[in-house]
Amino acid sequence: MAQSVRLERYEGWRKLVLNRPEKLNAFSEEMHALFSQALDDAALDLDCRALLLTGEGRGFCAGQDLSDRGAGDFSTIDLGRSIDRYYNPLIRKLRNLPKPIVCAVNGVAAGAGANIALACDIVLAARSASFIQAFARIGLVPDSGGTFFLPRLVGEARARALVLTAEPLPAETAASWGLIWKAVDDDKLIAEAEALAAHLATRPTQALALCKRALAASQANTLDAQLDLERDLQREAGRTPDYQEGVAAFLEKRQPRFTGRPRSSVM
Ligand code: LHQ
Repeated sequence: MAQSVRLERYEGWRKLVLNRPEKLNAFSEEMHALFSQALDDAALDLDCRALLLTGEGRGFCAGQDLSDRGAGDFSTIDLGRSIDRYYNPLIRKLRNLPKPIVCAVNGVAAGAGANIALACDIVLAARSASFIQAFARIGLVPDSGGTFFLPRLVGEARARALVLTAEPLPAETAASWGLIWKAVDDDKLIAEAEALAAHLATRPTQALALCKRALAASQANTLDAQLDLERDLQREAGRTPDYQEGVAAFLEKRQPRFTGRPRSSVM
């Protein structure tokens, strides 16, 4: 039987494909385990310098698999446990991964599926795709960071309407609102996302990881605190071999050959 998350390895980067197309790639426990393991492996492997996340079939991800949720005693159900065990660690791993994650939203992204996409670094979506904060349709609250990402990306008014109406947001509108980076013709999505991941895999990986840290901290920081953090991160970036290579390449008027290696691995 095919695995519910497929891992494809390329030169410098990996593709993770959510692979339960008959359920629009809704999350099962097995998917969580495979996805989490794949992120841990990618984080540790210095030769993996970028990730691409996408879905198999006509959907990107329909959030939690609801097919086993119809039976049982609802008074004893604790959805918080499922969030603690699976969704919160997953969002933290995506945000903290020290390398860029491109997300190619190939079709509908609903519930936690929409917010998993928003947790990635650069989101491209097929023009036919849509984003649905589906939670209120079944009596739930957005999770997986939805109430954090949405107001920051699209502003309070649009975030409220998306959450409270649970209406689908087409990819083009999502791009024009700033929810995602861009909408792409359906037949060009994967090629464009793969080219982007391959390109990012040639960039100064350590610096990109520091960029992610700076942007993540800015959500909660004052300007003063952020200026101090930028100084500290710049100090770290300035000690990487890729900084040396970037300056040398600039002065020699050639393309840089970044390795993505941390300082300690070449000393
Ligand atoms: C599904 C699903 C699905 C199972 C489509 N499960 N089968 C966290 C912690 C703990 C608990 C709860 O939740 C969470 C986080 C969450 O993510 S809550 C939100 C869960 N997701 C949803 O509420 C979305 C449910 N899906 C839909 O509303 C629709 O399927 C959308 C709007 C995504 C797509 O609609 P259509 O294009 O019309 O497709 P469809 O509904 O016909 O779905 C195709 C098949 O996929 C169908 O199976 P079937 O055997 O009839 O062909 C669906 O049953 C199945 N499927 N989503 N989440």
